[in-house]
Amino acid sequence: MYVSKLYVLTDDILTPRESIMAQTKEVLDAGVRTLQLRDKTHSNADLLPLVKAMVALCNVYDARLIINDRVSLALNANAHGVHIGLEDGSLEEVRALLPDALIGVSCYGDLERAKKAQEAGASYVAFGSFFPSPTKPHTKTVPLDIIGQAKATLSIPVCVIGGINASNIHLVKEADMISVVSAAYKPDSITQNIQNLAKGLL
Ligand code: TZP
Ligand code: MG
Repeated sequence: MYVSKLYVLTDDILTPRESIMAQTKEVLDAGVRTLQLRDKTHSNADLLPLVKAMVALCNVYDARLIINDRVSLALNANAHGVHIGLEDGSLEEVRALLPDALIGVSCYGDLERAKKAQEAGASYVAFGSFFPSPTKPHTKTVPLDIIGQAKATLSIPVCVIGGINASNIHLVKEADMISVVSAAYKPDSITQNIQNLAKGLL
């Protein structure tokens, strides 16, 4: 059941096009029900067929696929949600375009931003990086106690991200959603990686 907190994000290097569908299936088979397509390389047109296939696969598992940054791609592929950061446009506009979607908002270490995002219709807010991230090496780290503060202040789910792995996941287990990239897709078996992460939440 702890595996349901995990939120697994794809990566331009760790989940290449030739294996991303098989990797997605393995993540779903391991019990994860929230996934994100995070692609910083390809065009929306290029990604559309892939995203449609990933959405269809997630639907089979009653899982949800959230698209990083790309609101129009999420709309065109009928994805379950979108995740936006500071540079990805206004939350109000995104909510108007996708009234029923899950909308996640990056809040870094900023609780005020999270409160405003909740008021403006965010479905969840994400904080991080909590630890140095192999995937996004230059992000600032934020203190762990923001998780408790956010949980006490907000009513929507609190998501954490950044350098989370099987050895440190116990430190963020209070969060509602726990995002990982490298700890899920690092070499070795994805199934084993997910099981190791879930064990840290026991
Ligand atoms: N935002 C902050 S850290 C990060 C993003 C998208 C990447 C997280 O990847 P990893 O490999 O789990 O540290
Ligand atoms: Mg972004």
